[in-house]
Amino acid sequence: MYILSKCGLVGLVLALVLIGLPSASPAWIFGEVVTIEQLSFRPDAIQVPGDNFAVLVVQNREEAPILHEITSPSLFESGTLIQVLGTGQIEYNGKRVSRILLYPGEEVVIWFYAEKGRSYPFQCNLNGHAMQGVVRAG
Ligand SMILES: [Cu+2]
Repeated sequence: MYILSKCGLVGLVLALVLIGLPSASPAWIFGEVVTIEQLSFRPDAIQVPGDNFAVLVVQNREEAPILHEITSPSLFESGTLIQVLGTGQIEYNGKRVSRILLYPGEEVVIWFYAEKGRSYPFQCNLNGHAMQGVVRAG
């Protein structure tokens, strides 16, 4: 538990992935951390190499008690989404992830396959927020 609290969920997930990789493989993980502050995603656009597995980490860092959601039909589609892990609440429509709710202090790790040339927009429209972000696979 000491390691968990010190490194947080992201560190734990990355550690598990690195341990799971065969030692001959290059241990690169593509992706970035996006924080939510003052009703916006920061940064609101990130780039990952195309035709690779990628990770999008989103952390709600609001100082006020503001709940946010993450919706993304393109990230959550089958064939793209691999796994969602986090301290937020994951909602499903059947077997498909429909949205992720994040209270301040919560975070989520979204694993997916980024296809070259595609863009993966994500948004929060909770309570009229109209927040937008995008992952571009170059
Ligand atoms: Cu929001």
